[in-house]
Amino acid sequence: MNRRSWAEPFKIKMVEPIRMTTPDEREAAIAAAGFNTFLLRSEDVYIDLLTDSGTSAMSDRQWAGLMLGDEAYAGSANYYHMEDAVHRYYGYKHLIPTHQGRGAEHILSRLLIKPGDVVPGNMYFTTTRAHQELAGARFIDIICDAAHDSTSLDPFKGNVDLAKLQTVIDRHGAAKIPYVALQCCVNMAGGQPVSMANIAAVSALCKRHGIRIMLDATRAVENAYFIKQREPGYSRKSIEEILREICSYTDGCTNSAKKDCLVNIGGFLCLNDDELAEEARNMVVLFEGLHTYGGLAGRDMEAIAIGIGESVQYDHIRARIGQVEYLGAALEKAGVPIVMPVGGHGVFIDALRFLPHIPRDQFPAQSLAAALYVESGVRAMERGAVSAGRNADTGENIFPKLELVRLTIPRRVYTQAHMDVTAESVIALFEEPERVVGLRFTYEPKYLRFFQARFEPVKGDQVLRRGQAERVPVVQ
Ligand code: PM9
Repeated sequence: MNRRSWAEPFKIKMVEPIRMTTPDEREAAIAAAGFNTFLLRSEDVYIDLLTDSGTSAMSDRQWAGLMLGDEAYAGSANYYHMEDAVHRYYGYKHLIPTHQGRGAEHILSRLLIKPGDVVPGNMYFTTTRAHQELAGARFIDIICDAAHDSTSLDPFKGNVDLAKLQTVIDRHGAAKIPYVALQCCVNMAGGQPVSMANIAAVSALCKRHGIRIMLDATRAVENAYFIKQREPGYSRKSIEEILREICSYTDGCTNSAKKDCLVNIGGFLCLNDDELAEEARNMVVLFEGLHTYGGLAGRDMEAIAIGIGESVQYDHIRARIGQVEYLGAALEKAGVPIVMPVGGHGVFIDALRFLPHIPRDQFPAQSLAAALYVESGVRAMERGAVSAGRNADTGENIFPKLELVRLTIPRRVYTQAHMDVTAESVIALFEEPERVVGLRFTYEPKYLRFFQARFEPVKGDQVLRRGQAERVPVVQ
C-alpha cells in the first residue's frame, strides 16, 4: 500500500522548553552580540536553525548507550563498537577517532600536504580550507558551474567538473596534488549532492594520475538518500549499500559525526593505507588523545556507534530530508528566493535576490540573519562573503557568487509547526525587505571570521527597522 504522506519514525519522550522573547529583548540581544547570530546566547533564541552540527536529538538507545561508556584510557570497548560500525557502514580499513570533524581535517592536512601544494575540491568548506591553508596548500574550486547558481535545478549540483579537475592536474602536476577533496552534500552550495556517476568518474581520473581522493563524509548519508531518489539504477538499493559504494571510490574520509551520525560531539578520520594510518595514529596522540579515543569519552563513541546504525535507516533519512523539503516548499510557494533544489540539511535563502538594496560590501546575508532573529527569534547563519573570508594571498575580501542565509534543520528536534513559524517569519521580512539594514565590521578575527566577528548597522543602530514586527503571529 502506498503511503500518501510520511511522518517522523519516532515519538517524543522528553521535551526541552524554549522561550519566546519580545522584539525589544531581541533588539538588545542582537546588538550585544555584534549582529552576529553566533554570539547570541541560546536561551535568547526561539527556534535555533544556526546549524545541524551537534544539535541532533539522540534516541533512547543512544542515551542508554552513554551508560555503557567504558572510560578506560586505552582500548575502550566503545572504540571497538565504533570501529565495527564504521567498518560496516562506511567500509574503510582504519578508524582514528577525533573530537570533531576539524580534528580529523587537521591531522589529514598535516599528514598529506606540503607547502606549495594545491588541493582541488568541490567547493570550499570553512574549517576544511583553513586547515589546508595552515598546512601550506591552496584550495582550488572544481565544482560544476551550476553549484554557483541558486536557480539551477540540476539534481546533482555538488558534482565535480571533470574538465576543471583535469586543468588543475595539467597546470600543477599530480605531484603537487596531495589529494582531491570530495565533499558529499556540498554545504556551502546549499547541501547539494554528488552523483555516484560523478564520484566514479572522479575516481577513474584520479587513479590515472595516481592522486588520492579524500571524502568529506560528514553528510554522506544524506547524499546517499538523494542518489536513491534521483539517480537511475539506485532506487532499489538501500542507503547502506549506496553509502558503502560512495566510500569505496575513495581512499579515506574525514567526518564530523555531529551531523549524519546523530550525536552531539565527535568525529573521525578513516584511511585505507596502512602506513598513512600508522602515521595518523602517531599524530593523533599529539593533538587529540590516544588513538582509541581521539579526544572523545567512551560514552561518546558508543553514541556514535549506535547513531551510525540509526542514520542509515530509510525511514529516518526520508523524514529528515522530508522536513527540510517541507520548509523549502513553504518558502518557494511564497516566492522567497532560495537555493533550488532544496538540499539535505537546510534551506538556503539567496540574500542577493532577497535584499537587492543592500550592497555586497554591507553583507546582505549577515544582515538578513540578524534581522530574522529580531523579527521572530529564529536563529539562522550567514553563508556568504563573511564566511568566505579573505584571499590568503591578496588579503582582499572574497565575494562568492552565493550570498546565502542558511536555515539549518537539526535532526529529530523540531516539529512541522516550528517549520511553519519559521516560514511565516521569513515571509514577513520578504514582504518588507527594505526594513533590513546593511552591516559593517567592527571586529574581524584572523581565522574563520564568521564565528566571532562583530558588526554595526551602517545606518542607525538597528539592523531591522521596526514597524510591522509585532504583526508576525508568533511574536507575543
Ligand atoms: N559544519 C556547520 O554548521 C559546523 C561548523 S561551521 C559553522 O555546517 C563539513 C562539510 C562541515 C563541517 C562543519 C566540518 C567540520 C567539516 N566538513 O564542526 O569540526 O559541514 O565537527 O566539522 C558546521 P566540525
